[in-house]
Amino acid sequence: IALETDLRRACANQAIEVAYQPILDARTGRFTGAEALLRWTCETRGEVPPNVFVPVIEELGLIGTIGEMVLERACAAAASWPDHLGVSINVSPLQFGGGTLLATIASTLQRTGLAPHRLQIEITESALLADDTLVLQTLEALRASGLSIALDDFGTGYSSLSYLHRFPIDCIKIDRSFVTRLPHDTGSASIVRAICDLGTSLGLKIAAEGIETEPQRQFIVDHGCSHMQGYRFSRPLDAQAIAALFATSR
Ligand code: G
Ligand code: G
Ligand code: MN
Ligand code: NA
Repeated sequence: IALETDLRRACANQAIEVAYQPILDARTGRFTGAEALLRWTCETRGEVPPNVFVPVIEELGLIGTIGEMVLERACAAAASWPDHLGVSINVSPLQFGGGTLLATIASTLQRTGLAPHRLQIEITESALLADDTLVLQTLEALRASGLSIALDDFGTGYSSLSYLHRFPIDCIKIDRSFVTRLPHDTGSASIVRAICDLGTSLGLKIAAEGIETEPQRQFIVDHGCSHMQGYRFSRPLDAQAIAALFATSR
């Protein structure tokens, strides 16, 4: 059976789940929240990674529906966590197209009772390439409503530096591909150092993802990253497990 067929069924049957990977303050090591990540375990294929199935969901025109499901679940989950913890959600460039993203987010926050400052959205550079004015206006309105905006996978796309002041960005997330090769690969070390210097001088938060080892953690702390995420701290967890983990956090 085609992947498309299986995915269409999975979407209809609500077989796509949301996992949550903790994000920590790089200096204190305390939890600051979690990133919501789609998970799909197919009956025949087993676990299919999101970088494989999210593009298919986009092609099938289902990303709007799935995106709303993630938003709803993640906001409801975060509303049950201690107040100082937030949730970060990946938003596809296509979700900016309909012109309803702002209203959808506002009504979801209201319905779940999550304070806007506890929600962050993660966008990729391709969202910023798309339709400048609609995306810019949407991001500005979202920012004005109190939530924050992170630029995901930073360093892998076009990385036009003009994005960083043209768009209302609060945080840059250094792509895992650079972090993975720390601290020994000199090329990756230089890139991470440059991103940290740039982010720091622009007053942005800087998150490093994919941290697996203590030397990687030390490197990014030494270079001024404000947030960190990776298997070193925790794998993505289901809603129940993260709620239990966070229940003891302060
Ligand atoms: O969890 P994993 O590292 O395999 O995720 C790979 C990529 O899939 C992430 O970097 C992210 O961009 C994408 N992804 C995961 N969850 C979502 C989601 O809810 N919405 C969108 N649009 N992309 C997601
Ligand atoms: O869309 P984004 O690139 O932010 O998604 C992050 C992806 O990276 C998730 O799919 C998550 O499961 C994965 N991931 C998170 N931490 C680690 C890690 O420490 N090592 C590896 N290999 N993958 C990770
Ligand atoms: Mn992300
Ligand atoms: Na990323």
